[in-house]
Amino acid sequence: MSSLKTAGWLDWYQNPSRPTFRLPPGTVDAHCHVFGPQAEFPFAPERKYTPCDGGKDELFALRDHLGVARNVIVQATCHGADNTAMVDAVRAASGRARGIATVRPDIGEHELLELDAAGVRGVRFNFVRRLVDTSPKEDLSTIAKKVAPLGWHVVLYFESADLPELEGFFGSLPTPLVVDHMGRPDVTQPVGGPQFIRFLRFVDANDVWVKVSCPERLSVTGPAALNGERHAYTDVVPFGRRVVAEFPDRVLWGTDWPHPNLTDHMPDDGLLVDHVPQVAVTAEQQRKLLVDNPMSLYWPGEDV
Ligand code: 0GY
Repeated sequence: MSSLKTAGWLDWYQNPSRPTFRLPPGTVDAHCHVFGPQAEFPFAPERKYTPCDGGKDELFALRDHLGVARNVIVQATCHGADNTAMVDAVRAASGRARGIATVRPDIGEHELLELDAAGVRGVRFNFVRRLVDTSPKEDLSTIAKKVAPLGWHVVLYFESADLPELEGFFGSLPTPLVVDHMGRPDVTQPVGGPQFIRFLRFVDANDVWVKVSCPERLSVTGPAALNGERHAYTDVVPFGRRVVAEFPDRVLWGTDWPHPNLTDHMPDDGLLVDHVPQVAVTAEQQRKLLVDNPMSLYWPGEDV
């Protein structure tokens, strides 16, 4: 039996526009998800939302439409710690996708090795209360210790207001760290204000990788185009630009398709691609953000 979608929840954008910006060959969409399809891959009973379906076939169609070469598919909370749909998608991509899993602390070595063989390269720790009941830190430390020998990293998702409480714990983890959506800054505060500066210092001190992603989730001004140009989410631009300028070798980009939990508007994924040259303003920054950095983290040693 299939569950009904959460009320007010918008479906992913049909027929996205063709971006004006041409993504460089080998571009990696380093943050996207699959939702089901639930008839094949049921959602987890403990989930906090029920999405529409957004399966691997639609993801790969978007990849090809936008001119993306590879995907990093991050386990979505609606699937809990059942990684079947994500792993199925990664396998189906025949080497053109990697995965980020959600696992429990009692996971065995055999299961971890199977995930690794399928293309999983990290685990996600989620501290966003509307999405999960966050696991105790001891459990997360146990998981990090188990995955570190595989060369995996930990993807961190948290609200910017929670960073002061969490950064000591993050610094204690034995793996590389990757932060989702620039640590979710409050973009109504100045880019040089205490909250974002604290985030930048945390990134610097711990060699953190940062996803310059989700302007649509962070923006207050929204997708309104400026002067008829394809410049949306302008209030987020200074934040992305600052991260790319300070850490050009540790930034990643992703679409976040199929965009969970959006209720006010659903982004046109073509417009999200056109946001990229707003934040990565030189060809070199763009190549690092879109190709070199994600390749070195997820496909080390492989040619584009
Ligand atoms: C994102 C953001 C969100 C949701 C999830 O796994 C998820 O459910 O990541 C969110 O609601 O902010 O990265 O997709």
